[in-house]
Amino acid sequence: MNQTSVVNIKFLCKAVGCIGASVKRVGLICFLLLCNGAYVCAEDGSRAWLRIDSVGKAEVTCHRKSATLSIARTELTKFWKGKPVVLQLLSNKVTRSLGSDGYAIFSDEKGVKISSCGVRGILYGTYHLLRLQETGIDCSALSIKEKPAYQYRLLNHWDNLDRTVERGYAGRSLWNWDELPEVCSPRYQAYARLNASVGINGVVLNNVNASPQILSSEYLAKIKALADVFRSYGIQVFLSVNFSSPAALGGLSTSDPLDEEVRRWWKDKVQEIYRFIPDFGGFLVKANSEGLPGPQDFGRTHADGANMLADALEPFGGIVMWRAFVYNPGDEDRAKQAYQEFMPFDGAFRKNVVIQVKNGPVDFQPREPFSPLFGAMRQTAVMPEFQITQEYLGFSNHLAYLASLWKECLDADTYRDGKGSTVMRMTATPLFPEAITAIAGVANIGTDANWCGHPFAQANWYAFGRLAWNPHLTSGEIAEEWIRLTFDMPQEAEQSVKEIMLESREAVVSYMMPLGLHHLFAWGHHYGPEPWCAILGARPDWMPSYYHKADTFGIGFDRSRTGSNAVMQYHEPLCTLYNSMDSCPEELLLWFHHVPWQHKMRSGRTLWEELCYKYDEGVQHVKAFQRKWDEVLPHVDAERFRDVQKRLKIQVRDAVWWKDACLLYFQQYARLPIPYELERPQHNLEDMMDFKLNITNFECPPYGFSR
Ligand code: BDP
Repeated sequence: MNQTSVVNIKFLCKAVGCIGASVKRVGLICFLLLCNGAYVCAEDGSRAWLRIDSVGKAEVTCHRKSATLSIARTELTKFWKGKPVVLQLLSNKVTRSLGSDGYAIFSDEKGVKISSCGVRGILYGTYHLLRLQETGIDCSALSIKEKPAYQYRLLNHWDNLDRTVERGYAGRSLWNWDELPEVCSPRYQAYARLNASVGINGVVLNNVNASPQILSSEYLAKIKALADVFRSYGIQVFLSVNFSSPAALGGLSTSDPLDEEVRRWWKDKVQEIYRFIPDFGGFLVKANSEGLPGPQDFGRTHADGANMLADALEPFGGIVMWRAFVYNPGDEDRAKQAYQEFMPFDGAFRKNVVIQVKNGPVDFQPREPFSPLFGAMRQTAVMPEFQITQEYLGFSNHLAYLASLWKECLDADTYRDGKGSTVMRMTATPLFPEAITAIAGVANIGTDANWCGHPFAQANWYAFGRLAWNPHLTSGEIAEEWIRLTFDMPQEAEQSVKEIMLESREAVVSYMMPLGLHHLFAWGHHYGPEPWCAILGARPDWMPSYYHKADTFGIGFDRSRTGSNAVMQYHEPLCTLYNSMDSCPEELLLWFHHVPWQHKMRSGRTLWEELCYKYDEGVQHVKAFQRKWDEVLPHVDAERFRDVQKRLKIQVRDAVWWKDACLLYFQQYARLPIPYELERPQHNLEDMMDFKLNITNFECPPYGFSR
C-alpha cells in the first residue's frame, strides 16, 4: 500500500469517527476506501502467506525436467519480479554439502542462480527467493547457502476417517475420504504448496488414535491419490497405525509382535503400501497409551513393537516414529513415566526408529519444562513433537503465537554433554551416522477457508515450518516475516502486530496457568478453567487436583528429591537448580514445588499475591492486544480485521473467566484477600462451577458466557 493511500485511510477513519454510532464502522470504511480506489480487497485468508499477485513475465531457465522443477519454474515465472533466474540441478562440492533439500542462491547484475543436487532443494530455494522479494529484501547481490536442520519436518494430522479432527478447531478434516480417490480437491495442492513454501516435507495423514481401517486396500487407494498430489511438492506421506491391526483388520488371532504370522502380516501390508506409494515415509505409532493397544498387551516391550514395524519398513527406506507419550494411572508421578518407560531401552531400537517426544513431560501445557527424555538417550534417535493446534491454548479463539513456546524448548539446555547441549542440538545432530533427525507438529489445519480458524493461527503453521528448517531463527524474525507476507502494513503497524504476537504466549500462560501451574483445564474438551473438576471414578491423573494440589498450606506439585523426585531425571546443574524452591526459576516453581501461600517471591510479594498479579497481568495484556489491534484497523482488510477483533473479545472474556475461576477457587485454600489494587472478580465461583460448556469436537464455544 502506498503512502498516499495510508494517509487517505487515516483521514477517512477520522471522518467515519464523526458519523453516528449506529453506522457499522468497518463496513463503511471498506466502502469508502473502495470508492477511493485504495487497496482493501476483502481477504478470506485462504492464500495465507502466499499472497503474491501474478506478474507473469519472469525469465526462468531450467534444463532438466521433473514435476517438482516445473512447479519451481511456474512459481518464478508467475511471481518473480526480478532479473532472469537459472535453476541448476547439479552435483558439485557445494551442492553435495548442502544435501538434496539444501540449496544455494547467488545473484549479480546478470541474474539469479538457484542450485541444488535435489529437485526439492530447487523448490525450497525458489520459495526462499520469493520470500525475500515479498519481505522487501534487496535481491541484487545474494549469496545464500541453506540446509535444513532436521531431515524429516512433519505435520501430524489428528484427522479421523469420519472427517472429525481430534483437537481440531478449523472445521473438518481436509481429506475427503468419500470422494477420494476419484475426486481430488484443489485444496490438496494448495495445502501442499503452503507446506513446501516453508520446507515441510512430510505429513502423517491420520490421528495417532488410529483406526485399523486406514490400512485397508480401499483406503490405501485413496491415500495414493493424496500422495500423488503431494509428491511433486516434495512431501512424503506417512500413516499412524493401530498396533492391533493384524487382528482387527487382518483377522489374525493376535497382534503379538513376536508372532511369526503377525510379522508376516506387517511385511505383506508394508509391501502393499509401497506398491501404491513407492515413496511412502513410514509409520507413527501411539502404543500402550491412553487405552490404545501396544506390545505390552502381549508381555512385549516398546522396542519389540517398534522393531517389528521397522524391520518391515527397512527394505523400502521407511521409518518408525514411536511415541513416548506413555503413562498409566498409579502411584508414580505422570511427569516421570515416559522417561522411566523408555530409558531402559536406549540402544535397543533399530536404526530406522525414532522416539517422538512431546516438548514437555506431561502434555502440551501452556508452559512445561522440557521433557528430560531430550538429552537422555545416547544410542536412540529422539525427535520433538510440538502441538500447533491450540488444544490447551484457547482453541482457535485465542491469539497465541507459539514460536515462543517452541523456542523455549529448543533453546533449553539439557546439559547432556555439558553447557550448550540444547534440545535443538540434541535432536538435530545425529547420534550415530545413520540416525534419523526429525521434528513434528500436530497440525491446526482444517476445511475453514483460512485453513486454521484464527487468522493468527496461520502464523503457527508458518513458524513450525520455519523452525523445523532453521531452529536458530528467533520468534521475532519469524513473526516479522509472517506479518510482511500476510498483511500489507506500514512499519509502525507491523511493529504493533509483532508486539502482540511476541507477548501473546506469555499472556496466555499468565491468565491460565502462571508460575508453573498446569492442567487446570475443563474436563474432556480442555477449553476454559475447571481447577475444581472432580469426576467420580475418573483417572486421578486426569484431574486438575492431581496437578495443583492446593491445600491450606500451599499449592503446587512437589517434584523435588523429597517429593516425586522428578528433578533427578534432569542432568546437573538443572537437577539441583530445580530441586530447591529458592533457585527454581519462578515460572516453573509450582511445577516442581508445593509452595506455602506466604512464601516470599523475588518481587517481595507473597506467593498468593504474586499469583493474583500474574493472573491480572494476563488479562491486562489481552486488553492491550485489543487496543493495539484496533489501532491497525486502517491497514488491514475488513474481513480479517473483524475476524481478529471478534476473537480478541472472546479472548478477553475468557482471560477474565480464567482469572476469576482460578483465583476464587484457590482463595478458598489461601484464605487471603485479592490485593485491593487489582481489578475485582466479575464472576461468582458457584456460577462458574455450575457452568458447563457444550462443545462438539470441532466447534468453538459460543460467544456468550452464561449459565
Ligand atoms: C492429549 C490429547 C488427546 C491425544 C493425546 C495424544 O488430549 O486427544 O490423543 O494427547 O497426544 O493431549 O496422544
